[in-house]
Amino acid sequence: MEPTELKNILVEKENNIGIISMNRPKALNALNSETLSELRTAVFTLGNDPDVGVIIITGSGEKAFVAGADIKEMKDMTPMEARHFMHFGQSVFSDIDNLPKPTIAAVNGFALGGGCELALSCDMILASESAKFGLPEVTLGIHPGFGGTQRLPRLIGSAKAKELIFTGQMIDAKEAERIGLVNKVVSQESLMDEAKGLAQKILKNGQIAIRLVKSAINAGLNVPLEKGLAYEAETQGLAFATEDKNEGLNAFLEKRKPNFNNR
Ligand code: CO8
Repeated sequence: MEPTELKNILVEKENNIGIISMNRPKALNALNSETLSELRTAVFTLGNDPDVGVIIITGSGEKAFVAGADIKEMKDMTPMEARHFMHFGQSVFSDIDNLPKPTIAAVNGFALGGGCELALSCDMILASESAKFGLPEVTLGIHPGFGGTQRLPRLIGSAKAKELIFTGQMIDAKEAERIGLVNKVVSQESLMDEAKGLAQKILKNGQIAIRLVKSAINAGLNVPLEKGLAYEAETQGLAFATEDKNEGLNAFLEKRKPNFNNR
């Protein structure tokens, strides 16, 4: 499927940035199976596009980033269907987490349940002042299932994650920033410009180095320190095999800006 054929998601490219906009306004961009499937297509397409160095995920409009998994669709699921839906959502979000290029969630409104988990699968989260975060699943008698029980405690620590998950309470953008869930809070009007500006700062650097260091950081989060350090040495060894490394070090010594060619 071409991204242009997607019904619930918009995909654009601008100056080496891929932009995925969740666009199902009648349900506040809630994730039904079709939307999740389209998200996977969009992620795969931009992930494999050599012209795209950074991916931004946002929600269309000003009200919602994503208001969670689709409650109407989940209501009549059998336990096995729910389990399958969870595996599907988890795999799409892991695809995002494992993308070899940086990802930025630009959260423009409600990021609840699966929406908060979608933001958590990105490398960095920018939020508008009106954004709201929460994992309200227990208020529905279920619990987070698209990675929230794992990624949230890794990011903000288990006690704060448990508080948010056990109470199901929503927090505003400032509180999300204070607890380390959000990198930066900006105005609604400047959200996309800020996200693109952050992407451009990343794009100025050696893209192979970025790819390698992302894999080192991600791998290190799930293994003991010694193993993470060993992995870091391996990825750095690979960085030393690139033309970009020669260009970057020479440019510094020649007092000029580097011109990386991503080789
Ligand atoms: N699913 C389906 N439809 C939704 C969702 C949703 N998650 N959220 C909002 N909508 C729909 C509403 O039903 C409404 O539709 P309609 O106009 O047809 O009645 C429309 O969007 C607008 O919503 P509201 O009228 O409720 O708008 P408000 O401004 O009054 O409230 C809120 C906005 C606070 C965001 C409110 O809509 C809300 O609380 N939504 C639900 C949030 C939520 O609980 N999310 C978690 C869902 S569970 C989840 O994500 C689990 C993930 C993985 C588990 C997998 C298990 C199988």
